[in-house]
This record gives sequence, structure tokens and C-alpha cells, in this order.
Amino acid sequence: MGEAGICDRIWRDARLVTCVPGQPGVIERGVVAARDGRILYAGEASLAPPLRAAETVDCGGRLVTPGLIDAHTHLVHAGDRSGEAARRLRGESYAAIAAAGGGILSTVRATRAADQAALVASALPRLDALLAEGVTTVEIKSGYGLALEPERRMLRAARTLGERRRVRVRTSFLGAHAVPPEHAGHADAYVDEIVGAMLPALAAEGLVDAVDAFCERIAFSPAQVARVFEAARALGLPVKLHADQLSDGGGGALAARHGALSADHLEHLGEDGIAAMAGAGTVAVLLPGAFYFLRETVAPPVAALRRAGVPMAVATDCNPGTSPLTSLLLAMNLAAVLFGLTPEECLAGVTREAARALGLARETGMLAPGLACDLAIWDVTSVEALVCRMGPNPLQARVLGGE
Ligand code: DI6
Ligand code: FE
Repeated sequence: MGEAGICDRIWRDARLVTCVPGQPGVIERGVVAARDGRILYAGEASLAPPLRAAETVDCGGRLVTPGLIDAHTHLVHAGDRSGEAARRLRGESYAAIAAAGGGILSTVRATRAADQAALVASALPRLDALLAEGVTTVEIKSGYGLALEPERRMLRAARTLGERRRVRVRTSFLGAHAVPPEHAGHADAYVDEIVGAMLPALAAEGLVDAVDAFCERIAFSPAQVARVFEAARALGLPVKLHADQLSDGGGGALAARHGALSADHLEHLGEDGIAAMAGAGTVAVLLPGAFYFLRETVAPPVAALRRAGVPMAVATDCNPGTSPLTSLLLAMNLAAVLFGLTPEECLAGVTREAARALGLARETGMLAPGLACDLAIWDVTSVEALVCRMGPNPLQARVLGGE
């Protein structure tokens, strides 16, 4: 504790949910103490060491959780694909629309045409919607540039968002999202460019916190993804994967083999993939917004993931095509209703497990000594009341790094 529990700020009379494994679901009359942006103590007031602080915040019995973490977003993009979604509702398929030049490539055209300031300006309202619901950490992917210059603009826009708002931003380079038109029919040549030119340059500029890829029949093969992952490893960067979303392509197992932080989507994940992920400690990031918006019918194998002890995170997948969702609270509700997660699993999925999925388990995601003091303070008294509603935003305050 050091210096007799002197701290900068104390939050008292909280109903605390620490999300630390083994601790009670809710700690009544909890207290959180922070110094230099880090948690000194989080737990029952009656068990706390003597604490003295310049400022005390009375939580009035409100629920206090770790700040929320959205571990999978495509927040930075240009263009509008709502017309395309309406065509899908009239019966056209995602694949047919993509084949006719729509889909990801339509967003690529719009994003390539946008400068960095425009990318930041269009992403800010989406980011603000997340922050208004208690998000303190957000992952942002590239992947709509698909060439060095526009991918760099997307990643710089993501970094700029982190400077314009009080939020921790983690970037993922998703050059292997789709094959760009100039390489149509030559995916391997595009992968050559990713591993030989794009990734090394962007990593050298400090723009890449992790490397992602889309492993799917309509995107990149396991062998192509493996090349991208090997290039990431050579640069010391962690990897993650869009895996088994539309078909079982062995993506979960591939991610696990490469020690991935996470494998995301996983609707069609098979038994082998589950076992491999459990063995590797790869987090399953569930994205119920895309499942809902694409009107999918095969849900990820949540019961089997739970049995195998695979950690499960929940994220928005905020993107213009398959999950135009800017509410992590609604993602939690969808994960409960559509995938069968318990309210506690939903909360752990946007805190502790989401931090793991970003390689931030030692930084945030739980209320425990030494971690960043990232809090969300809610005008509700139970975790159920956060998850089992659609629309209300009970956030009362958001704290990042003790502020
Ligand atoms: N899976 C998805 O659901 C999104 N990307 C991906 O790899 C789709 C992105 C889009 O349609 O723009
Ligand atoms: Fe995605």
C-alpha cells in the first residue's frame, strides 16, 4: 500500500463488481482507492486498510464496474451501406451484393477517397456513442484501405481519436480483410505486399498494436493467413483472427496454433477449434451484432466453449456492413438473448476477457490493485439490470486512469 494509504481519490459506498475471478459477484459497501491513475485498493470498506485521499466521491450505493472494453471494432471508415442492408432485407444475399461490387469493397472505395480529417470526423460520433455507455478502452481496426497509404490513414485516424477523447485506443492492422480490386484474382500477390511492404512500414511507424486477418472462403485461406501471422511474429506483434464466421474453415485452430490473443465471430467453430483455443488460452470474441444483422441461424458453440474453459469476450464489431452497432450495452443484451451468455458472462466479456483479447490483462479489465483505475459507475444496482434491458443508458460517470 505504501505511504499509509495516501491516495488521490476514493470512491465510497459503491456496489462493486470487481470482475476478479473468485471474488463475490457484488461487494456491498465497496470502496475503490486510486493513486497515480492506478488502483491501490478495491473491495469491502470494512476490510480496507486506512486510506486518506484529497477527494472522496460518494457513489450512493450505485453499481461500479470496470470501465467497459470494446475489443473488436471497425470504427474508422467512410461511406454508407444502409441501402445495401435494405437490399438484403428484400432478399438479396451478402455474397451477391459483394460480387456486384458492394460489400467491403464499397467501403474501401469510400475510405480511399476520404482524407484523415474526414475519417476522424465521421468516426467521432460512433466513438462518442461508445464512451457515453462507459467504454474506456476500444480496439480499432484498419482494413478498408487495402494499400499502404489508405491503411496508414486509417491507423493514424484511430490514433488521433485516442488523442481527441479520453479513451485508450488499441489498433489492429487488418490489411488481410479483402483482396483489393487491383489484385483481383491474385490474393497471393496481395499477401506478398502485406508481409513485404505494408506491415513492416506501418509497424515501424508505431501504428500497429496487433495484426488481424479475415480467414474465410470469400477472403483469405489458412495458408495466406499463416503467412501474415508469421510476418507479425517476426515483428514481435500479437495476432488475432476473424474466424469461422460464415463457414468452418479451421480458423479457431489456426489462431490457436499461432498463439493468437483472440479468435472472433466463431459461429461455425468446430470441436477441434474449441480444444485448440482452450489449450492456447485464445479468447473467443463473440459478435452478436453481426449475427443479428446478417440474420444468421447458427450461433457460436457457447456451451462447449464454456465447458472447455475458453474465455469469452463480447464486442460490437461496429462496421458499416454487417454490424452497424455503436452500443456495447446492446451487444451484451444480444449476447445474452441470442447466444445464451449469463449476465455475469456478458459483463466479464466486456471487461476482463475483453482486456485479455487485447493483451491488456495486466493493465485493465478488473478492479484489482495495480491495474489502471478505469471505472464505470451506473444508476442501477445489479448486473442483470445492465444486461436485461434494451435502450436505456444508466451510465452515471466514466473514469479512465483515475480521472
Ligand atoms: N467480418 C465481418 O463481419 C466484417 N468483416 C469481417 O471480416 C464485415 C465488414 C463489412 O462488411 O464491411
Ligand atoms: Fe470484424
